[in-house]
Amino acid sequence: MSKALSGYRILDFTHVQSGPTCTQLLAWFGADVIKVERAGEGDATRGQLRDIPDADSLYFTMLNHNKRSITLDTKNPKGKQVLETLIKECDVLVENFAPGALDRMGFTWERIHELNPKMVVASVKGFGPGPYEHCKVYENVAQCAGGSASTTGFDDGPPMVTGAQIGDSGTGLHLALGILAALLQRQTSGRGQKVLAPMQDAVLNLCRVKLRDQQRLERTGVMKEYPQYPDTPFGDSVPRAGNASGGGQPGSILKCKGWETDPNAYIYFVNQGAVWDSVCKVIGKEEWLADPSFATPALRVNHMKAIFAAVEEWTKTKTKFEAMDILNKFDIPCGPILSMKEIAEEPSLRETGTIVEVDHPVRGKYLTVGNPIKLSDSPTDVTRSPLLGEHTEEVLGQLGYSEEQIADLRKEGVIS
Ligand code: CAO
Repeated sequence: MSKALSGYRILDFTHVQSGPTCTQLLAWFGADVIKVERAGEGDATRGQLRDIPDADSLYFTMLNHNKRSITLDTKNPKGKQVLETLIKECDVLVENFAPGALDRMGFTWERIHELNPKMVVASVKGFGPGPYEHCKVYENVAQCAGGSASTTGFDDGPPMVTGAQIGDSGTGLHLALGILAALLQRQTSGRGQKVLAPMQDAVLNLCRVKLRDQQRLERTGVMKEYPQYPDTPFGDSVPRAGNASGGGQPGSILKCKGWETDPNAYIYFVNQGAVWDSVCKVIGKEEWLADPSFATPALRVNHMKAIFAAVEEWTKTKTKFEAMDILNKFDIPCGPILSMKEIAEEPSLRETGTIVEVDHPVRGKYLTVGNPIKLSDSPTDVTRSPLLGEHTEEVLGQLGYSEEQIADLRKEGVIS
């Protein structure tokens, strides 16, 4: 069966997490992704956070499925020639080197465009043009610079980073979207273009609602859905909102049965206006239905702490799954706090291909997150990540290099 991106060839010059997230998605949509790595070490993540000696780490394998790997010294003149051939043969070059690294290698946008005017050149950088554009950036730096850390955590604690990799994987997703748009535009323009996804910008895009709140705060001085209201005064910038919902419906994380020993015996509970009657009935607080001071969502905001405390008295008598079952019968929005162990064992995620078991010749079987985006005409088969340089000869052969030429390149250390 053909795939959405069948026939597209991606020169994958990415490493670590942000870039590989993007090219893995393109591979899952059917593109031929050729990962170019330095001989010897390859992508640094192959050896990072290893759980099995000498096997590619889970960090690497889980970000590089469905790709081919070639080793190439792109600072060697003969390596540069191979890279030039690859540029001519590929549709997209994706890279997330430190600022200026590709230029220093001799592959400026102008040079690439000259070699292949149709090529889309896509980059992740930490920052866009501005005071920090030359800085190297990792995940948590982006979370801090993009507004996530200052708005995450509790009011009386320090800024906090989130476990979701919004700086790396989040930016990779943004980049993939930019690449697809550039490929579509190429169909009419006939030209490639540069695509840039700075990590700060991607994180800020995901923190859009906090910039909304900054402006609300400046205009009104107060945000009633924040847990600070009404007891703690607001300052001049958006405070950390703990586990408040961030939207128009108040929400909070509440203890469930077993919370004393199980760190994840909690449920997220949304006090949606539309189901207020059901909430009161389920938790046994029918008297609130007749109380005029609880009559509307705007009035109830003044009692939110008392409401959540009462709901929690009820959730503490149920496991998170029992509470989920009961509340869902009444259409009350809620969600259990699932541990990674519970997610890994969840049968429905296995059935949809969102959690996949993959076999690897060195490490054996492991679990990964499959393609979270489902296309009805382009299903994803997750295949293992390549060993370092596994496809060097195959790819060079396809580029027209003879066996002798490949042997010479190997002798000279251009490939390994
Ligand atoms: N052959 C020869 N040289 C190669 C090569 C190859 N196949 N592949 C890479 N190199 C060289 C680069 O040209 C660069 O050389 P120079 O410094 O001499 O120009 C060098 O390897 C190192 O590349 P780098 O600077 O990108 O790598 P680093 O480990 O020092 O930095 C990182 C890593 C992630 C901080 C940096 O790449 C970066 O800021 N990237 C942009 C933002 C980003 O994506 N961050 C997310 C990372 S995931 O948390």
